[in-house]
Amino acid sequence: MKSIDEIRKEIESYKIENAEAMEQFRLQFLSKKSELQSMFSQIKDIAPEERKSFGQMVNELKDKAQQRLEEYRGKLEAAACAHSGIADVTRPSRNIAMGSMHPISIMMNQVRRIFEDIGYTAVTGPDIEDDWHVFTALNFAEEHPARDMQDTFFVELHPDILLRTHTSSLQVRTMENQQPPIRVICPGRVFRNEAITSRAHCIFHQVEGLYVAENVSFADMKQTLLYFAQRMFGPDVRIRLRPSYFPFTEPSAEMDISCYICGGEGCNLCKHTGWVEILGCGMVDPNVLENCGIDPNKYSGFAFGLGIERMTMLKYTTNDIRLYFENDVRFLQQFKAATK
Ligand code: 2NM
Repeated sequence: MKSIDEIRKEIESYKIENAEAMEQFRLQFLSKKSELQSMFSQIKDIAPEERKSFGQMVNELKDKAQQRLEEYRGKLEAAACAHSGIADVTRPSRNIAMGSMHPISIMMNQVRRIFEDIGYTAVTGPDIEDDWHVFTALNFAEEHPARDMQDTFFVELHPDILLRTHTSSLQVRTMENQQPPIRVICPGRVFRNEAITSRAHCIFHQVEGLYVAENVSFADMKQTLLYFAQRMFGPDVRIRLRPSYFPFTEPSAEMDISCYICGGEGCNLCKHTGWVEILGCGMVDPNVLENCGIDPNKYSGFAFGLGIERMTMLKYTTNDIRLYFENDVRFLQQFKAATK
């Protein structure tokens, strides 16, 4: 009569390589006539004090044999399937289709990064805003056309609640909550009630920046924006500022970069001027500082805003803004290589 240990060793070292061996294994260890089964019938002859532990050991052996049998049944079945051509379970799996970052996100992160590198902090906030943060605090006159339903999306029946038309509302929120020095960069989605064409959309993305401290000058702004333009478009890029108007800045300017396609010689992109407009900027109007609880006699600042779709279209020479909102993967996949 074999000992329990001997049987355990046999179970553990049994070679099962085919269906016959598996059946042999089953007959030897798990059938009615197996050695294990006869051990079960001996339990009644064992001294009462040893009966319990003996029974447990025999049961454990039976479980072990059952486990091995199931394990090999699975392996043999999988191999049989593979052989018959139903499925090759050993084949390497198909590649998972990888997504890519949206070109607007790529560009927005890039702008953000350039300013983070010189000490600006990114700030985000709500798309749905109130009149104060979007218009009133920013020095928009009562009769300014942007306040009209024609131009701005209002929440129905709430003349005070609207979709932000620029991310300057975040800069108002920042100035209300913290004293200078302030350096923030505000990326986000904005909304304007405009007809959708190849050049304009009712939804687009902006990045706005703000720097407020003591003795901040127009020259500081110019140098900061030159640094930005050169990191974005290359070290040889030149900038020029043209006088402009915004309610929240005085003086205000529009910034052009020297055309990076023709280098200023004149081409289709710059319409033969040698210059391409990329952003608006200016010195924050003292009224705005005051509205936000900052003393305009002590502090000054500059701000700027740029449209991400416009910049992306310039950089990748796309001629239809609607492509950025259709999410056609054939378009989006072309930006895969640009994903950082
Ligand atoms: C622009 C152009 C010029 C701007 C001003 C402010 C604030 F909140 F400080 F007054 N934020 N952004 C600004 C200035 C935005 O976008 C074309």
